[in-house]
Amino acid sequence: MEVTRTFSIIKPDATRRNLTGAVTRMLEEAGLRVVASKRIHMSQDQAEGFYAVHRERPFFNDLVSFMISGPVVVQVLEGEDAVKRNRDIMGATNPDNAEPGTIRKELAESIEANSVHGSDSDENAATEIAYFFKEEEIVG
Ligand code: IDP
Ligand code: MG
Repeated sequence: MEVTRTFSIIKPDATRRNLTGAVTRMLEEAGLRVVASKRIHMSQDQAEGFYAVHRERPFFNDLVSFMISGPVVVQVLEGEDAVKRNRDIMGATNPDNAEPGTIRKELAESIEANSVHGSDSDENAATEIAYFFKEEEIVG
């Protein structure tokens, strides 16, 4: 299988509870490698731009407020079939529906404060990585 990249965010509910390491460990144990990582506090413009595809969804404003409520850790993850591998270890959007052993089942607080973001396709992964990282910041 091909080694690919995906984009991850450790969300404010997780950084607030000091779970950056716990989340990263679960990603690594799932066969993903952190090839770029930085802790940032997103601006409103940055968060609105990142979630632009969700602009018409009823939860958009709350989601943006949540994402700028504290620091996040943005990461580039590398591994075999990285997008799917990451989505599998993340678990379902709503932690109540997530499988045991997934990040969201084990760590998330709610459907909104669900601890992690992960790209949903190779194409979106490339766009999202470029939104936060320069190529020279990614070291595989
Ligand atoms: P995903 O993160 O599992 O890909 P998306 O549908 O892309 O889920 O939604 C993006 C984010 O928006 C979710 O991770 C979650 O934080 C938030 N969200 C999604 N659905 C709801 C909802 O029904 N209520 C509140 N927040 C939601
Ligand atoms: Mg999504």
